[in-house]
Amino acid sequence: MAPIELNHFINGEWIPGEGKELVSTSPTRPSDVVASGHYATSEQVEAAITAAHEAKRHWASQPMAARADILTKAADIIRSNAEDWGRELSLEEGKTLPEGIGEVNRAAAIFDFQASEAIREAGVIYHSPRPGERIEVVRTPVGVVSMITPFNFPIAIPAWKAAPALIHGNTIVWKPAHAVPLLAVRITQALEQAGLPKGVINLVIAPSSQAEAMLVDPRIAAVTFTGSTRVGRAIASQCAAHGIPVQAEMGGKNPAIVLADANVPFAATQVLNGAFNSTGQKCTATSRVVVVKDIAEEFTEELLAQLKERRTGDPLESGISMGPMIDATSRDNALAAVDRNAGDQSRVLAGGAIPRIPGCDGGYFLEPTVVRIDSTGNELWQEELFAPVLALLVTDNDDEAFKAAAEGDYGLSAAVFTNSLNATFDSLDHLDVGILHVNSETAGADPHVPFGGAGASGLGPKEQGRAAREFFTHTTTLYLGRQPR
Ligand code: UN1
Repeated sequence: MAPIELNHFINGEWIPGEGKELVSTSPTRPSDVVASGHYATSEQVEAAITAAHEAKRHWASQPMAARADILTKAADIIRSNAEDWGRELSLEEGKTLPEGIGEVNRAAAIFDFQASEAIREAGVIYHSPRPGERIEVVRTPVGVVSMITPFNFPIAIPAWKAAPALIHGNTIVWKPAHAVPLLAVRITQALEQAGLPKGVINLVIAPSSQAEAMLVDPRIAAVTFTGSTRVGRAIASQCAAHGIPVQAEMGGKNPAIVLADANVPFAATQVLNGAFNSTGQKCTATSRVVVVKDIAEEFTEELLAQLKERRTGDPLESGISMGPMIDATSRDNALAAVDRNAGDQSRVLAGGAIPRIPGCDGGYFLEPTVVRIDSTGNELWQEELFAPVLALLVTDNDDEAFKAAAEGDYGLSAAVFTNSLNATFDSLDHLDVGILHVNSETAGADPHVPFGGAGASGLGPKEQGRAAREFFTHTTTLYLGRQPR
C-alpha cells in the first residue's frame, strides 16, 4: 500500500505541514510506512486557533437540531467506513482488526448518542421567590476547546471529546498523538463531508513544542486531554496559570479482585481480556489481580492455561488476540520494569520476553506477561506500565484483598468477582474509583454513561454520556422579570 499523504485541516482547508517530516509507521512491521507528511508549525497552530475563534459565534448560534444533523451524518459516514478505517487503525496502532473495527463503530455510536441526547432539554426552570418572575438556567458553549488525544484509541477518544464539544456549540483545535495521525485525518474528513462549517474543527498534527498556544492562548476557553498523569498534571498547572480549565483523563492501575466464591474460569477470562486486549495499552486495563488464597492455585492454573490459548502476532491476521505495543521504547521500559521487579525469574509465570513473530521483523511485540509478586510495595503493583503486564498477588482473606486493591494513587476502574452482595457493598466502601465492575473486566466504556476516574486518574468533570456537557458548557442563570404594567 502506498503511504497516505498527511495534511492538516485549518479553516476548512487541507494544507501541508510546514514543520519537520512526519512519518507514521506500523508497529507490527516498522519498515511499513502507513502515512507521511510534515508536522504543523507553531504559526499553523496559531492559524488553527484563529480559525476556531472566528467560527465560534456562527456555530454557537446554530439551532441544536442543525448541529445534531451534522453529527448524525458524520456518524453514518464513520460507520460506513468501519471496515476500511478499522483496518487502518489496526495497521497504524497495532490493536487487532476486530478491535479496530469495533472502535470505529464505537465512535459512530458516540456521535449518534451525543446528537440525540443534547436535543432533549436546554436547561432548567426554577421557581422564583418573587412574584412575576421566573428563573431559567441555560447552557452556553464555552468557546474554543483544545483537544489533546492519545495513541491508544485513535478514533473513540477523539469522538467522545469532539461530539459533546461540537453538539454544545464549541469549536475545536485538535492535536492528536503523532503515532496515529491517519485516523485523526479520517474522523476530520467525516465531519467535513457531513457539512461541518469551516473553522469549527481544526486538526493540527504538531509536536508539543509547537503547540503551546493551545494551552495558554487567551482565545482558548478549555482544554480536554487524555494521556498520562504526568503530562495531564503538567498541562493542568500550565493552564491554571492562564485561567484555562482542564479536563484530564489520565493513568490507571486497575485491580481485579477474585474472591473465594468466584466462577474461576469466567474470572480468568475476564482478567485476561482486561489485561491483554489492546495489548494492555489502555488506562482501563487490568494491570493487577489479587486473589484470595483458598482459590489462588486453581485460579492461577486456569489463568495460565487460558493464556496459552491466546496468540500474539500480526493484528490483521485472524485468530490473533494481541498485537504489538506502540513503540520500542514503551516495550523496552515495560520489559525492564518486569526484570527489575520480578526478583527471581520463577516469579514470571508467563511471558517476560520479546516473541519472534514470523513476517513481523522488528515489530514492537512483548509476550503477555504475568508476574507473581509478594507485596503491594512492588513497583508492578503501584506504577502504571501501559503494557501487557499483569501483577498477581495472593492474600489470606477478602479484607486484605480489598486493602491491596485500594493501594496506590490511581482510581480509574476496578473489578470484583463474587456472588456476594456483602462483598459487592464492601468493594464500594473500599475502592475510590470512577468505574466499578462487578463480574466483568475493568476495561470498557459506553457512549451513554459517565466515564472517568478518581485520585491521580482524573481531573475535572467526567466524560461521555450526559456528564460530558458539564465540561463543554457553562450555565447562565437568567432572571426573567416583567415590567410593571
Ligand atoms: C475502554 O476501556 O474501552 O485511554 C476505553 C484510555 C481510556 C479509554 C478506555 N481513556 O485507555
